[in-house]
Amino acid sequence: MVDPLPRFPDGFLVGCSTASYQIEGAVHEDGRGTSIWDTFSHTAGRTLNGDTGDVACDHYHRSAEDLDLLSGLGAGAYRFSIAWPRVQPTGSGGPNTAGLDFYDRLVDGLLARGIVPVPTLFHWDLPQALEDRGGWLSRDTAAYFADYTSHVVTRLGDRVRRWITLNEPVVHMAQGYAYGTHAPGRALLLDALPVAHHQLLAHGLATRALRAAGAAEVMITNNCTPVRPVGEDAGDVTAAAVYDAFHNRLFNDPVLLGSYPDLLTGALGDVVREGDLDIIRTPLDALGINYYNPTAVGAPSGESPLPFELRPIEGYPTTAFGWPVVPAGLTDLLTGSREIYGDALPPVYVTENGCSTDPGLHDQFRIDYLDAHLRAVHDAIAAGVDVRGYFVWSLLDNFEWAEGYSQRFGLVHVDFETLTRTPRDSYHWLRAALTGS
Ligand code: IFM
Repeated sequence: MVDPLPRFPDGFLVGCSTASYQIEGAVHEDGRGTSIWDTFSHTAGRTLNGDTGDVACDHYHRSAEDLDLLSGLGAGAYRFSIAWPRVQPTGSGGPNTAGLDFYDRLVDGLLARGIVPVPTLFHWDLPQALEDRGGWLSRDTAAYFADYTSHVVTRLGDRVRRWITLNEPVVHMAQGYAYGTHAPGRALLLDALPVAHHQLLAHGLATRALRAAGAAEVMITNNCTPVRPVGEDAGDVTAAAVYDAFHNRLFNDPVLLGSYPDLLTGALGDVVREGDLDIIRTPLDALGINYYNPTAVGAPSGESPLPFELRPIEGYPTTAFGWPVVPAGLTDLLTGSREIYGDALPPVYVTENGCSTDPGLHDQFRIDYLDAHLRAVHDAIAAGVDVRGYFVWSLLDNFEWAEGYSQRFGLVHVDFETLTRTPRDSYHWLRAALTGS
């Protein structure tokens, strides 16, 4: 038996996050175009067991059931993402009405159940046609993204008030373009840096498009990690500072301060044009932070082409993925952000936090994980950070990118043979915490 959760401020939103390619399936339906993840997952050797998102949770056809699960949970909000290739099959041009209809119904279904919709406009499923023109290495993709955003807000903006532009641009840059472990599978190492700038430019242009359409609240979701040097050696300390610049400050500084971290300004070179940073720092109403674990960093050893090396963090329990469970890292991240950015830090939402466990329904591990991380958020609020909400990753077991269906993050178990949904113990625990029943 765990103690009841502490009381959060009035209006604090608790909900769940998902992403289009990870749950929707229906990849050929209603005019949807091909995304880079369709291409990547259908390329031999790219995902575990050759898994693809072709069917995933079949959410496209089962959204009513999934909305009922959210409602039964007592979720106050639902963060989902919109698949760009459903709206613009080739990434540009007029909108595909049938694709927008799906999200229109989803928003109506949420509002009918009293759940706040929080759409993310880009969670990594870039239209393949845009990748063929250079993807995020091309500056043009930023302008295409603003155009896509306008189509979506024109259709949904009368009912959707809160918007997220991008999800975790650092992960998309690093895994997708630097290491090649995610779509589009480019392994450019440090030459991937322009991807960061073009995504941020896209974020700024989209923020302006959303504001012009009357959006009430606009944010970006960054994946953040407290970075710890493995030792006091100067090499380790420098490597940790560089990694912090790459992972955290490369994406937070420009949107909050209008500048890139000094350590990276040179590396970005002439990709940054005059006026870009003014667009990127278009004021935000909130910052979304996804937190999973801290990162230990040491000086590079051997022949590494990178200026840092990630090291294991010992001494903590680990998730099924092997990620260390460090709830205090979330408090540190939130209070540390407040220290770094001061009044430039807008209200914060924890837009993802969660763990993968074994597939069973009795997931005391997840209950303990969520309980501890919600308390960590509460600690940050008590220390003066304006945190407005917390979203569990994830509602459903889903397609975990290169790991296929092997990592189960859901409050709700999904049988990927029958697509039957079964709430886990953690779902019932969270419902009790949220609704008292
Ligand atoms: O599944 C992902 C999600 O798409 C982005 N944030 C981290 C999650 C767990 O790896």
